[in-house]
Amino acid sequence: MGDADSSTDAESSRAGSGESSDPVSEAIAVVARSAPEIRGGLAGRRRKTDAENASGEVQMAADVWADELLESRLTAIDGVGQFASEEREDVVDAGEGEYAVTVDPLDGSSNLKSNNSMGTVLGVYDADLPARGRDLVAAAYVLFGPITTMVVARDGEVTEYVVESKNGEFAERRAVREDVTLPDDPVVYGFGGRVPDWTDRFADYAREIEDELKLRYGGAMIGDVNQVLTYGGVFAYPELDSRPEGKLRLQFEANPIAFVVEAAGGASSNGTESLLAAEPEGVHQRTPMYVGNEELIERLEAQF
Ligand code: FDP
Ligand code: ZN
Repeated sequence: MGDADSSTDAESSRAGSGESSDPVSEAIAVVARSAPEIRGGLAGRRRKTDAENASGEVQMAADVWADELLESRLTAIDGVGQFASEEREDVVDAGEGEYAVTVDPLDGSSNLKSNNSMGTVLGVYDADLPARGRDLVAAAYVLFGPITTMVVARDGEVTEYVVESKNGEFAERRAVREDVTLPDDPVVYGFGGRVPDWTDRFADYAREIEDELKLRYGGAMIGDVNQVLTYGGVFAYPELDSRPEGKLRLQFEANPIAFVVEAAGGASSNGTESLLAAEPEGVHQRTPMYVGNEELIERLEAQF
């Protein structure tokens, strides 16, 4: 992994300036370019709407707005044939094009109220939706923390960028960590769901992990996963007694994040196999999700 502060000799590019020509690069650039704008629009959109998304969750004004912004820009890319979002029921037909693009426009948007971190997740699949994680050709996420960063996985490499808006005119994406890999010695864990709702086998696993690692949990998958990518460890939104399928969505959340974590040398699981190997059944299907250092994921699968 490169040094997080060695940005001087790192690649610098104008996000979405049109210099990237293939559809996959374009999709990544569109999300990067939109990130400062999405961030800038959050302050006035912290209220709930009366609408629910396809998963039955009440939408925030910011969820709807970010979804519409990304839909119009991503469907305009030549080569993108399908667009799907956690915030809309149906897959949008974007015309001719071999790639299907998925977004979770604002992951962790319930953190808007308490002003904690959240993010945007992108998946680019070379297959019609719903698709397997193995059909991803790239995945990326934006993290709206104290600074805006973007992590991109493509061709087996993971890069972390800082995204900044210069004079409010264009967004600049500057690589700050190249060849990102999970540190060998894991440090942190973050597990979602109410503890009394955890299944016995997950609770047993959690007890062991609690003895070894320290808790870092902020309630937005992106923020919690980024801790694992930075320090090593394990993030889970597990199977629950009340909901064996967990909470997170395979197409929009679990697959893209598994793709990033595996490209960074980590592992992913749905409890039995890599998330990337799971056969999809529906666009909004949920899945238990476990990602992190390989040894920690292997132990989980062995105990399940
Ligand atoms: P949110 O509902 O705020 O959008 O995307 C779902 C998600 O956040 C994840 O980011 C997060 O890990 C999880 O749900 C947290 O859910 P609960 O607080 O309902 O357990
Ligand atoms: Zn989400």
